[in-house]
Amino acid sequence: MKIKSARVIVTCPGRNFVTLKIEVEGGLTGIGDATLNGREMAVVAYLQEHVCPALIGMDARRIEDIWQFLYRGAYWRRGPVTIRAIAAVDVALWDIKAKAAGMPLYDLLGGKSRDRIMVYGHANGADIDETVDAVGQYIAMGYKAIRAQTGIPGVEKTYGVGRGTMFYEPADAALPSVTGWDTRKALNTIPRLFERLRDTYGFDHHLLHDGHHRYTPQEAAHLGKLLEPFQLFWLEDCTPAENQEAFKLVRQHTTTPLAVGEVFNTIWDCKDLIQHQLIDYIRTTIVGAGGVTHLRRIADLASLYQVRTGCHGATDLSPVTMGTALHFDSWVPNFGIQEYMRHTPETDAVFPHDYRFEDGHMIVGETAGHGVTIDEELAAKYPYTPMQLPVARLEDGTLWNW
Ligand code: GCO
Ligand code: MG
Repeated sequence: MKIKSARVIVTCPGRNFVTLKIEVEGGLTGIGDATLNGREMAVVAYLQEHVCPALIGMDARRIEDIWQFLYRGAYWRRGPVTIRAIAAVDVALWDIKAKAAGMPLYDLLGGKSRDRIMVYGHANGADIDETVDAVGQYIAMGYKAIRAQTGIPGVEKTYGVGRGTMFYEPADAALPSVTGWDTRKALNTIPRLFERLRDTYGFDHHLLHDGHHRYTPQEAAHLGKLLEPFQLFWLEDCTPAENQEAFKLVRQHTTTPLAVGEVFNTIWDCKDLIQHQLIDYIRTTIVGAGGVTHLRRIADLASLYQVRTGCHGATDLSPVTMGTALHFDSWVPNFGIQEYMRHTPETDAVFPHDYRFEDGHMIVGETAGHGVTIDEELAAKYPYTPMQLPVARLEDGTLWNW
């Protein structure tokens, strides 16, 4: 099953997506997502210049060997650009293998461990009142788990506050725009938001919150403690994790469950956090962590320490990643939850897929492969449009974590 061609497709149906399409002799094709939000063209060049030419003639059945070839063979290990390129190849090859076997991908991985996938949606508001209303709307739509983010009084443009639609999109300008941050004001607001949410809706739903790497370990520990009475499902990215040890301090002081990992690329980025049981959920996903082949390894390590999965699922991960993640989620024994930020109808039309939302859960499709395709004619109507993520600055102008 020799690889005949490997092509990169860039499309912008409202936001940019990079897709790799691999074709093997005999005509079977598979696709993988290679999108790196705000840095898309770096992965395009990496694939086109360095990866695609080397794939031609390789045996598409040897997924593990190709993974090792691209990871070890490059000498320059890890990093978001490299790992996304590898992920795209890996996912396209799993898609082809599953199609050749006539099986949905989850069957090839070992079969379903569950019938449906619990997801969490994003409820945002400019202030606490708006966010409380937004959570109510998600509950009305059937969600069992909801992430809540609110604007903070006195802070201009806070992280996570959408622009009044279902389709929250942080990459908003060709060059980075500026958002604000003030930890003191946030610590004053966030616990009050969750108090209101529990007072209004009770304790039957799972509530989540994303700190987006904004707090120091001590501040994160304090926030975790303040949130304990409201029993969150998780507090995400409470502090930056380049230094994995930072989580020790947070962990010692709070029982609020901790999630981290959407910016991690490999098992090495989360090894200490998992082995020292400093987190409860690992957020790595298909495109960000080297495809199915590598994510499986992370999940297996996590399972030894009762750490469960919580795959990143923002809109900048294409429907190809969402579809593949749902197969992974169907199989993985230590599943926790799946993030699900809806794509726009334009994006859904470019990437026809067989998964669907039902009663707070995603239902994985039964088509052979990962169940997501690309309408290339439609994709060509949306040319690449430069868009970057914002930066965050404190009130005195200091650049802060985003
Ligand atoms: C999340 C995330 C995203 C990221 C985005 C960056 O938890 O969903 O934090 O919204 O900010 O994926 O590209
Ligand atoms: Mg996040």
